[in-house]
Amino acid sequence: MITLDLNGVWKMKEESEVDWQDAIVPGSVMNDLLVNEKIDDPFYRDNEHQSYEIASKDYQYTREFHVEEQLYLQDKVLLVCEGLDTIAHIYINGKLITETENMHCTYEIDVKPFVEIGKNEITILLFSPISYIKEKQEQMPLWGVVDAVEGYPHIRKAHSMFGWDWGPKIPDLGIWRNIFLVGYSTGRIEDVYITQNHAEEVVVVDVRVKLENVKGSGIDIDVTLISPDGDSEIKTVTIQSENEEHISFSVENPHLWWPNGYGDQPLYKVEVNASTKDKQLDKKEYHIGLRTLTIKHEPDEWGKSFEFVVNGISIFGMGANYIPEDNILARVTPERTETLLRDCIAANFNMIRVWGGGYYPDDYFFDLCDRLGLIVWQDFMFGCSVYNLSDDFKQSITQEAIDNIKRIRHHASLGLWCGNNEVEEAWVYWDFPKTPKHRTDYIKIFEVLLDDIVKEYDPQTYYWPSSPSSGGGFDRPRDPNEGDVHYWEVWHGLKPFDEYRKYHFRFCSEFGFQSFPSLKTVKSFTLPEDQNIFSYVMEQHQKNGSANGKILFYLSENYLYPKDFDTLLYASQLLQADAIKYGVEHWRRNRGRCMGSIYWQLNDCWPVASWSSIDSYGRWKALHYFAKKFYAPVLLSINEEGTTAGIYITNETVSTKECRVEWKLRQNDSSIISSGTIEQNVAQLSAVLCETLVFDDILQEEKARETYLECVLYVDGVEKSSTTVLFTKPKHFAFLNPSIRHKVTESEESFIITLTSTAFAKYVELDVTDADCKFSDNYFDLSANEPKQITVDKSLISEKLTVEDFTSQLAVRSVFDIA
Ligand code: BMA
Repeated sequence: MITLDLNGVWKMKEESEVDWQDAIVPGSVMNDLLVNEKIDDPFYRDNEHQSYEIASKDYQYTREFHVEEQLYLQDKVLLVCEGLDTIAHIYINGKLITETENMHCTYEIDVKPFVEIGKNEITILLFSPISYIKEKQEQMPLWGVVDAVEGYPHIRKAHSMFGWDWGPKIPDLGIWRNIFLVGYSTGRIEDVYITQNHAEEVVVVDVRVKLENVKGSGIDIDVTLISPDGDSEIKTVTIQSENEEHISFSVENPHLWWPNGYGDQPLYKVEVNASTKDKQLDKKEYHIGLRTLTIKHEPDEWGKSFEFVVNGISIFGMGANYIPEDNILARVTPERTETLLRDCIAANFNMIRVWGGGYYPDDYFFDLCDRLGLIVWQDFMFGCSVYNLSDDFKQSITQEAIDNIKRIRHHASLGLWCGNNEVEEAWVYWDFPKTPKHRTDYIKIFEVLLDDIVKEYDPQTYYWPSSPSSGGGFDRPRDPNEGDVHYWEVWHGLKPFDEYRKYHFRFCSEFGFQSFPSLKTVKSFTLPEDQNIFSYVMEQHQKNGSANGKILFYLSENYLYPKDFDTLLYASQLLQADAIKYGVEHWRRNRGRCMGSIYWQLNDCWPVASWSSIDSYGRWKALHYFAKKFYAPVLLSINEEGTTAGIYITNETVSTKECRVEWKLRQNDSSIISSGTIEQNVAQLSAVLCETLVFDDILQEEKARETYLECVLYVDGVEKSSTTVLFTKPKHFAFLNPSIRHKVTESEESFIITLTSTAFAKYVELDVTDADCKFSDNYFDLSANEPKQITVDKSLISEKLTVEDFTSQLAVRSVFDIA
């Protein structure tokens, strides 16, 4: 097998122009224009608008390549395009070889008749996605979300590139994934499908190898299974006339793969080699984890469950929804993704949902999830829209589904295929022009076609028709007692945070709350005169029309009116963190009935006000620090109601924990009114109410505004976490000036910050003004004269700082500083 890489330097130009520019493949038009300094940063101020015009034009990409005789003489020569975005015509040596219309597909084109020995030229014409959908939309209007360019459901291109309620309208174009030529004569490996069957102490790994046997001659297949310890077993078969063979391995005492928090992530390697007596033909490599992973969706006392079951254990899904990491896809790199996914692990996630309005992530995304122990809920790329099932559309999405299932199905982390995001729910509850044909098309696509394709190509992975759903058929997709739910009454419905406590969803796969990014991020896209949340530029970076009003509404309910712009940004992040904490802690207290919380949303694709917990620069908002705490394997949470406080411990680990809670009811100056200790053994995978503290006598009107409850959790004798609750809204709490003092010392690896206060301080925020770093804890509470130490890993600071620099740049504030 001979490969000729066509990635690298190409030339590009707008179709009607004469001059060519340098281009990088894989990449995109917008990225090339930016690198060549032909356009300004589309994320700055309102530059987004220039993108619409850019994407309204057609572009040509071209390069020369040299074909050696050895490649040319192969029986087969294919051009492989792993991703073309989107409407493209491909020419080789001036001849049209194919047309493409789906960015999610891999295209393989026989180019043997078109290439020559020596110099060749490939040209790819990329047509404006805007003109394409405009024309289609005129022929048949299809409904989609109002924040995106009208007509986007017509094209198989990441929906959110056309705009979303957190995304800019930058429908870029490009050769966005690898492109290469491949030549072979005797045969090649066409497909490898690995399944596993688990029995007591043994797993049978079956490797089905499919060959493209060009000459119908004997081809040897070697399959090697290498254990995580490096032991290997090899099996060889010879394929004659048939093109397919199963090779099985019995793995005794298997090292099982577990999601983060339940065990390790050992990976076995499967190597598949195809050869003849004298020639190596083809080789493929896979990393697999031995585990069973499915969904339990069964009737029970509350309705019908929805829970992920790994190796027989029902786990509580803890994570967030993932959207494309950059609107300019060319800028998403393995390093950037790795940082983001490691941040998920740092916040104790065991799951991530790839939302259906983006694209199917790269292989490295799944490799990382395998290694880190993040279960992937993978939506098919459909969301919030109406689709028209024409013959062409059917053929295109069928190919798309098969390509991606085959590419992803071997990954240990793959937990679920889900048909779409919110399309079933839209048909039942949303208001848009509904035709019987498109309603039937919904069923055909999501309950027949994709279901059948998953059953054929990846029957070991569970298929769920839509999110949210109760199982399909337009049957109560929002039912809180069945399947998964997207709950938006807190936020879109302006309900208070404790409204979450009224529901015991079986699995909450979306709920969210917006905040502004930090001042550093805001500064990256604004001038000083823009720095007001209602300014023209700030509103360009707020894509949810009514959201600023919502943030201000919740602010009025919870905090004092902030003294300036920067403080408003801080307060908005506290609101967001508090809201999501209310939901997650409540659902984790109800573990068993509720089995997952996946908040909306993990990340951003540009600097914007949004529901994310990590902004587009990778900066953690208060919510991400909160997530680290509310997703802790052993969680202490308090259900305060009036003058009572229920003390709960949720143990998401696989061993019983000996827990002790030391509680203190304190005055705003931190003096102790009363205190106590609760000892409780908490069984694995369970939640218990340890005790309900009643403070009727103490917490009279006045007192409630100056008293807080502090609880510290010790697990097996070690202090694990602490939390405080107020018995009034923070805006009414009588905070005293905490006069927080800090001292920074250093070790070889870290800076160590020691903080002390003279009174109770809530949500203490640490930041360094001119660099980025991650604190071991942030947005924490301090009681007077009880020093707290926070560490910062020096290797994770964006700039090299001395201890003096770090100290001078350290900014500290708390809720007291809001007004
Ligand atoms: C959800 C998502 C997204 C959207 C978010 C915030 O339901 O599926 O479509 O961005 O709400 O409105």
